[in-house]
Amino acid sequence: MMTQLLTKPLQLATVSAVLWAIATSATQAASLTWNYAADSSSDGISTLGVSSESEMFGLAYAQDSENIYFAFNSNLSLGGTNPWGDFFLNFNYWQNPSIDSSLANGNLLAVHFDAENSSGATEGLGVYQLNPNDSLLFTADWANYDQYNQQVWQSGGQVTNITGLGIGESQNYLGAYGRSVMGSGTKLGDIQLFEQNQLTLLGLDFSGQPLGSSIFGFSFARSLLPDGNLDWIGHVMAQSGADTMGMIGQFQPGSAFPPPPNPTPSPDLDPDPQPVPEPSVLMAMVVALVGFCTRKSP
Ligand SMILES: [Ca+2]
Repeated sequence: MMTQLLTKPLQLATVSAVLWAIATSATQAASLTWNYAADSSSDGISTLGVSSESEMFGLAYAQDSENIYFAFNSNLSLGGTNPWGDFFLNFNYWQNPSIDSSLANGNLLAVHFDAENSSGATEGLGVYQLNPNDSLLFTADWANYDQYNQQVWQSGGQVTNITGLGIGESQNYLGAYGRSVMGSGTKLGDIQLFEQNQLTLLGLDFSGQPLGSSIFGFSFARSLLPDGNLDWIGHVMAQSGADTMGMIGQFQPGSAFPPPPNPTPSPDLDPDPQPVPEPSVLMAMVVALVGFCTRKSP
């Protein structure tokens, strides 16, 4: 009798554990689909390479039904003494491949995500619309991209500014000096910052690139932008101009995506979780356990 009383709760606990594992597996399956772009890992002046405090290694973006996400892989910490510039999104590149002309056409957004930089954003962190009477600022330590290129090349590095564009194309687009922060803009909405562990739960994996010491990201609401397919080109510079990285992408209607997964880790999660079997295997285990319990019940 005592054995039966002990065995049944044990069986129920095992079934509960398996069901929890299925739920966990389902959450993991809700990870976002990330699109990655690798930047040169040898163009973060003044020292070059993986140990350079200014080196940027790449970026990524993802989307779900409600939000757009960006993530950065670099050695530049957020809020540090070597600030990031603002992140620019241009929806008019293919019609007019000049960032200054796109500003004049009202097709430029800027995301202010580093509170320590010298951006002209006046309403805190967030997404800003830039209008023709707004401005772009140059804050780099070097005089122009020609000087920057020479410094990288003389040190044996390779220059990439926007992945998918050649050096000439990207620097023609960015202008002779690059554009690091907005001079002014009109805030459209807030952003949410994410630490690396939160992005990992969202499926981010920069292992295809050299990993920097600083991985973080932000999201903003898809509804801040027009609906439909939106082709864009985006870039971000270190405020010092020590490195630039960017990528090309397309936002799709939010209706094309599943709802957002919950990126906030639960404090109750096992700090040393065991590997979770595939859902099909778990379901087979549940069926077997239920059958076992049924046969054993008086
Ligand atoms: Ca770089």
